[in-house]
Amino acid sequence: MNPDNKFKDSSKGKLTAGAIATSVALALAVISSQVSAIGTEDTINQKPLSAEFKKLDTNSDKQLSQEEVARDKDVSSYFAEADINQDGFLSVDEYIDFKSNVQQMRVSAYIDDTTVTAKVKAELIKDAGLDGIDISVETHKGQVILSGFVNNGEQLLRAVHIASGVNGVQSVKNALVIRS
Ligand SMILES: [Ca+2]
Ligand SMILES: [Ca+2]
Repeated sequence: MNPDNKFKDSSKGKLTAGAIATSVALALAVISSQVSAIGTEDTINQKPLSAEFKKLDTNSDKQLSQEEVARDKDVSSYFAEADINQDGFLSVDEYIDFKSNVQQMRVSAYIDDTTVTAKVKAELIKDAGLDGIDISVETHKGQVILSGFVNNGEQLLRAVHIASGVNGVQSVKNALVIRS
């Protein structure tokens, strides 16, 4: 006659998203007033964004195409950045992560990125060794992506080197192609 006392083990399913909740809470307060109906699971802090996601997902396939996301300017302008696994669609997680980030740092980070892009472009144009070479510059959170065509490896290295030296640049990703 042993009475089973196994009710103490209830520490399952801890959510890691708690940290985001506080910082995004303010930004979401407005949206959440429109979205009070849904709430089956314990993802309280993600509720408003996942509801936004559902609204955008017009064909309900649980992912957002670039077309579907067009109504959301935050995301449509930075689709490639939000699409972490680069499959051309945004999953719920990708959407929510990106939106949370935007809401937290839209002002500071993206203005910085624009400035960095402009500075890198200016430096590249100034360089005599890269004269006449058209290099595209994109910056996402301090990571600069260089793309376009160069004539040889020397120009490629030079462009990467110049971009790396610009203030505010965290890293340089090379997507330049050597014209053959
Ligand atoms: Ca969809
Ligand atoms: Ca994706």
